[in-house]
Amino acid sequence: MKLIFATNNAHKAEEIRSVLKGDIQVITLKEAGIDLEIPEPYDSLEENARSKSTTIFAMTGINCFSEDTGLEVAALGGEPGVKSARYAGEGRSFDANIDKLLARLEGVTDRKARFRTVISLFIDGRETQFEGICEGRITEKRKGENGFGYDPVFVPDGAALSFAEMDMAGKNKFSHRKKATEKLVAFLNSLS
Ligand code: ITT
Repeated sequence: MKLIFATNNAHKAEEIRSVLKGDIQVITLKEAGIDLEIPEPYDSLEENARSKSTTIFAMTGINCFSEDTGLEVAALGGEPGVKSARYAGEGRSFDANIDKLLARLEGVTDRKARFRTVISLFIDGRETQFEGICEGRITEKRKGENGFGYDPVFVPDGAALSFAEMDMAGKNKFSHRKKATEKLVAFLNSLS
């Protein structure tokens, strides 16, 4: 089966490919020759994920999926949440986003946070969504060089290392994205 993954984020594509095996061939927007920043105008991960998959399906007519992910910090009322990519502004800088997050949490003892991924699959004209959650906490400072986004300041529950101190296999033991992707795979397998 061939699916377009409606993303411009190469890290996401790498992580999802590490979970998908054999039969499911994933093509990113870049690989499909589509140069488009898909708008994410909504207040929920669910609506933004749907917007990305339906936009690309309408353009290509090819079955596709997208995902929207947010970091939800309890002490900040769920922020940055749906605004995770642009938390510190339109520059979408991972570094500036982390700086803002650590500044907001200065002196705050409740560091509880979670990543939430919503995958929107658009297949044969019908949409289905899959959710993956990883609970954890925000560190006081950056640790590690791997991964992307907020990985240097997020330690999942049950781990001593931040996501950025783990390799792909390590992150996949806890990852929100892996959990959502496994549900996607199970659904696709149930179709065939
Ligand atoms: P798309 O093209 O798929 O929309 P994006 O980077 O804009 O890519 P999102 O809208 O889902 O993706 O933005 C979520 C942001 O949250 C992303 O830019 C990262 O900063 C952060 N993020 C998402 N998944 C993450 C992960 O696994 N680890 C760390 N940070 C993550």
